[in-house]
This record gives sequence, structure tokens and C-alpha cells, in this order.
Amino acid sequence: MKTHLPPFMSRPGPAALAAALVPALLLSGCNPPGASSSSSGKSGAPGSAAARTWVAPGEKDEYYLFYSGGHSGQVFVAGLPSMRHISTIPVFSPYPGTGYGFDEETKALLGDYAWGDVHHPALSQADGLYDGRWLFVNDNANNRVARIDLRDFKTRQILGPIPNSSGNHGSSFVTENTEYVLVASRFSVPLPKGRHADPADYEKEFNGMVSGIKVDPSDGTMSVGWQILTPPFNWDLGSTGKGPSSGWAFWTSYNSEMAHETLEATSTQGDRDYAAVVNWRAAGQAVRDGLATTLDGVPVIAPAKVPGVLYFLPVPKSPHGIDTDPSGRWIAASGKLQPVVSVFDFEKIKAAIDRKDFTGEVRGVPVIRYESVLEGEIPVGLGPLHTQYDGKGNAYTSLYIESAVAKWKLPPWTAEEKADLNKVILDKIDVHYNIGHLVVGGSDTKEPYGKYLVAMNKLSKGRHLSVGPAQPESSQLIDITGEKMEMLYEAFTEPEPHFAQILKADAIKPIEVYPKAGSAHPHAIWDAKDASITRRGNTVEVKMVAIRSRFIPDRIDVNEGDELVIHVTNVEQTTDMIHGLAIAEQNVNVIFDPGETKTLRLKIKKPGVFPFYCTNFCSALHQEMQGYLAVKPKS
Ligand SMILES: [Cu+2]
Repeated sequence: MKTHLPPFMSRPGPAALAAALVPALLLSGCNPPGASSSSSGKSGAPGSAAARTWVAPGEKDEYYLFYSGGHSGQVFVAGLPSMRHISTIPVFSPYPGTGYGFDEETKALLGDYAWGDVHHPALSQADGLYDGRWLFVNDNANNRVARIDLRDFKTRQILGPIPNSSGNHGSSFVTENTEYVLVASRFSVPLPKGRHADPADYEKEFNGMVSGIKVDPSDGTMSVGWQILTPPFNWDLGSTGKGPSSGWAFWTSYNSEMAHETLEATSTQGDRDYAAVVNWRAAGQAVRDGLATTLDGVPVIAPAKVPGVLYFLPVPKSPHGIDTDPSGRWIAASGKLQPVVSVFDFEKIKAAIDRKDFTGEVRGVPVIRYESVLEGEIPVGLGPLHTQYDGKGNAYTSLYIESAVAKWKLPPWTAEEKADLNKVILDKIDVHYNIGHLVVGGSDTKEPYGKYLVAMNKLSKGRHLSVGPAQPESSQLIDITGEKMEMLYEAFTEPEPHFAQILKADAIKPIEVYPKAGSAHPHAIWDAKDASITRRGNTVEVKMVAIRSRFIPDRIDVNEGDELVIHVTNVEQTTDMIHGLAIAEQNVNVIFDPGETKTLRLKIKKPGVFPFYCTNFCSALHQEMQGYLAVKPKS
């Protein structure tokens, strides 16, 4: 490691700061061979990178980073630039850490599923900017969309399985004013769901779907608004329009071949696949005009019969990402198997649609002429996947095969640049390794923050202490404020981040407690004197108070075979004063935030005495916060 003196060390400062920085210095200073020159930081000063990610104890990060947790079914929250994991938000999977999935309210959210596959988080927007209200995430496996409320960082709704749609990969993409969360099906199935068809008849019998999930502006409640029936193309990633492309949305597909087996070979035959160009405003209008047919309770639009709703746009080759720039004019789509990003001009797309500049149609859906709407093919490198924007005219594309991020310049280009688009590639930085998604804060808004880029890498071999045959995923923080990208920091996460969103910390003000005033929970009790145990037939209903350091009541008597219902209110009004209720051998662990009321229900299956206790450390007398569930045998 070079021994540059980090700039801050020349200033007087707490010795603790310097000492604490040493590990960070070592981390960012030891770039392996193959790292690009820019990855070691300005003039090779790792201390500079360390100082820029250093958030001292007691200090707060500038941004939230919301990572998708993939098949963990969760969302991870980290701070930027420190990359410190600060919270886990369970969405599709039970999580004992917060008691999620143990009480009646969250059990009902999870329904029949014990997991989900979170891919693409999307922050709600107002007028094309993050409004800090909600985070939407999709479940690729079970065709659902969830809404997290950013007042308390809790999952408040899970919608789905969405009718007529299978493999919800192509979501969540939020429109400019959160009118809709747009989703598209990755896997096609015979419709209506539940109908059997031979996969050999895939092309004839299977269908894909684009869905508009309507969002109630008052409280965020989602419902399926409409759907557009599509050929079984395997829709992939999408993005929504703004500015000139306002009212439109785009998805790539990786199986325009409509192959149904050995896709690795059969779906990669064509030099181009189709992207969907969807006029979602027109789709909403078509439904209001009565042009849809109801299928499984949802108005479904057949695009051949409703012109103007759907167009196809060829994109090379087996594309993955398609991303609209902050102006809404430029749309970048990447072919995994072709080392270019195709940049389309939405003005040209609009003009081509208006003058019917089509090369044909597929099932009655016009195919827009590629050459007429292309602005240029940027030779970014191998395995381009996703593109993000900094709001200063630059784009950043992840290169899976090359394990790098390419920075390039958006149009307009000079004649000289246009003649050789290598000239618009401004920088490249190595990442470790095999990057999938990348995120620039606010890239999908009108005004990106443009300060940091986080590379989410699929493989991290050898980058960390070994934890056995399975390695954590790696995420790398890159400073994009200068001409050259600079590698600042590397962090590891649980499986498996697919995409992330970055939100300015001051854009939200989470609540500190659930206030007693205004508590509308029907079973909330705020005073120990209101605690009760009531028997009705075989059901025993308990209203319980949790307070430092007691459960009231702390003795519950029931009979074997009873149904026990306990409503617990944590009457604390101090932030972070959490209690939990675990009952031994009953698989119960419910956690109560201050001011929160939850209900748990259990069938008493065996006699005996079952201690219960507080699981969340709450005071010096936390150990004493316990009680007994005494169960008399049947006979
Ligand atoms: Cu407690």
C-alpha cells in the first residue's frame, strides 16, 4: 500500500478517527491486479476514498440504499456512503427479528407463501421525483407486488398472485405520479390460470401479460387496473417514460423466438428480440371506453383490436435492461449477447408510430423500424445489462461478462462522435465480479442525485473472508462526481441483491412511535386496568399490555384444545422501546414497536405450563419480563 497521507490526517482531529480508518484504508487500498487505474482513487490515494465513505460513530449517512433481497424475500436497508446495513425489511418471508409473519396481521399479508423473490424496488414518485412515501417491490416467483410504507419501513400490502400473469420479473416500475406500478410477466402460461396445455404448444397456447397496478393516491392501496395480452415473449426489465415519453413504458424480452425448452440455445437464435413499447395512458383509456374483455376479474386488452396501446421495437440481442434517461427522450437497451447499448430517440419512436413506419406486425401488433428510431449503438463492452444516469448527460452501463461499468455520453453527439461512437465512451471501471444491476440515486427520476453509483455484483469470489462454499454477494460504491469513476468501498450482503434505490435521507421523516393519540386499533388497550382475559366457549381472548418490564396479565390459564387469542399493546411512547412476546414451544414470537398493537392466535394442542417472555431487550429488568401460560389437560 502506498503511504500517502490522507488529507484529513494533516488536520488536527480525533485520534480515534485515524485509528478507526485503518481497516477502511486497507480495504480500499488493496486493489487486486486487474483493477483499473481509476479504481484506486484520485492520485492513488486510498485515504481519500476512505475519508469519503467514513461516517463517524453517531453521525448519519446522507442517503438510504434500499437493496432487493432476492430470494430471501426481504429488502435490506443500508446507509450511503458508509454502506452499513442498518435494517432488514421483511416483505415476502417471515422474519423473527421483527416478528413478521407470526402475528395475525402479517400472517394475513403472507397468505399461503413462506417466501418470495424480490427483484426490483421502486420508490414512489410525484411529478417525476421521489416523494418519499412508498417503496414497491416485486415477487418474481409468486407474481406479487408489495408496498412498504416509508413512515415506518413496514410492508403494508402484498397484492397478488396477480391474475393472468406469471413470473413477475418485469416490475416494479412506477409512473411519474405513481398512478401505476407497471409489471410484465417473465414466464408465459396458458390462460386463464389453472388451464392445462402442452408446453410443446407454447406458441399457440401460452401468453404473456403487461399489467397496470393502480395505486390509490391517498393511501397507496394497489389494485389490478388493466392488462394487455402479449405473445409469450418472456418480458424482462422495464422502465417508465417521462417528458416526451410521458405516458409510455418499455420492457425488453429475451424470448421473441417463443421457445419453450433449452432456452439457452433456442431463445438466442434471433439477432434481435422485441421490446414492448406500451402507451399506458391509452391502455387506461381503452378500458374506460369499454374495449377490454374481462378475464379472471381483470379488464384485459387484446392489442390487435385496440390499436395504439402496444408496439414492438427490435433490440439486439437477448436484451435485459431498458432504461429511460432523466429527460425522457433517450432510451437505452442492452443486448446481453451483443456488446452494444442501443440508444433510441423517443421523438423518433413517436414519429415512426405517427407515420406508421413499421416493418411488419406480430399478432396484429406493429413492429417499429429499428433503423428509423435508433440514435446509435454504443460499443460499451461485453455483456451490457443495465444503464443508469447521473442527470449530467452521462450514462453508466453494467457489463456482466467484462465485470466493469462503462460511462458514456448521452446524445446529442457531434458529427465526429456519431461517426465513431467509441468516442462517447468516457471511462470504464472494473468491478468484482460479474455485475448485474447498478444504481445511481434518482436515475429513474427527472433529477438524479448523480453522486454515487452502487455496483451489485453477482459473484465475489476471494473478496472477503471465506465462509464456506457459498459466498456473499458483493456491492461496490463508486464515486461518479468526477470525470473518472472512483472505487470507494466494498460491502457484502445476504443473497441476493438485484436492484436498489437510493433516497436522500432528508426526503423522509419516519415516525418515532405509533402514537397513543389517534390509535385506531380495535384491540388496543393503553392502561393496565383494561387488561382482561375473557372466555367464550373454547376461545380465550386476552387483552395484554407490554410495558417495562411486565406483561399484564402475566398468567394465562387455558384448557387443552382451547383457541387462544392474545392482543398485545406495547404502551411505550419512547422510540425504540420494543417488546416481544415469545411463548415456549408454541412457535410464537411477536414483536411490538412502541405504541403498536398486534394479535396472535394459537390452538392449544398440549397440556403443561409454557413460560412466556420478552424477546427484545428492553430494560435492566428485561429478564424479569416473563409469565406463564398454564394449560390444563382435557381430562
Ligand atoms: Cu420487554
